Amino acid sequence: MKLYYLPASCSLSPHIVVNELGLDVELIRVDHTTHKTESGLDFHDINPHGYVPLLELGNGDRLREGPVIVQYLADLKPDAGLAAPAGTMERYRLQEMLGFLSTEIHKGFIPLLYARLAGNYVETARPKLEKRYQWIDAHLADRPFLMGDHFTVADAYLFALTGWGQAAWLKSYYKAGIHFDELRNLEAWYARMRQRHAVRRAIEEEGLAF
Ligand SMILES: N[C@@H](CCC(=O)N[C@@H](CS)C(=O)NCC(=O)O)C(=O)O
Repeated sequence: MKLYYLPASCSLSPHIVVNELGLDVELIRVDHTTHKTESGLDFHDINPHGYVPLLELGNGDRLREGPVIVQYLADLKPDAGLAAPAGTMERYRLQEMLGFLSTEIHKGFIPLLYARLAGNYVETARPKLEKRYQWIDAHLADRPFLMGDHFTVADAYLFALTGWGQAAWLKSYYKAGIHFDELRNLEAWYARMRQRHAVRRAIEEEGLAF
């Protein structure tokens, strides 16, 4: 399999999941500005939408959309417990969380990441995103991970996104004017994530300052 990624972007989420599961996946870096791969391929020929992550399967099938890719990966090794079994209420809870992260957090960051272009809209978008993070902080008050007592693909996704508000450890792009200083549960969760071997390795493999 091949995982197309942009360093420090949302593709860090499936990258972490690949490492957690110890899967044999080739990492293919896409250039942020030219949208070319290192071997010179135009990424738009691979994903017409032009965005990462994209997972290419052994048979050539291409899977898009981060929340789907991480579930596909988790289902390759169900015993690892990174996603509850399909059809269970726990799986729907996981999908509920992934949907929330995708639409409220991931896309909630966009105006902050492009603050100059977004102009005044930032003043609407920032408090909304802060409110969503306050909910996550409260949610983490009595559980070590987003879905309960063990790590799931939802934690990998939230980790990738939350990095955008932690500009200090990111080298280059993806810096949002948002800080989580008052969110103690989130802060503790983030510190725990950074200790995980799979996370550290993904950060190192993407060449991020850590
Ligand atoms: N709906 C997609 C969105 C992915 C997305 O926003 N990817 C960004 C990085 S976080 C990207 O590749 N941006 C570059 C571009 O759109 O040209 C998903 O959830 O997988």
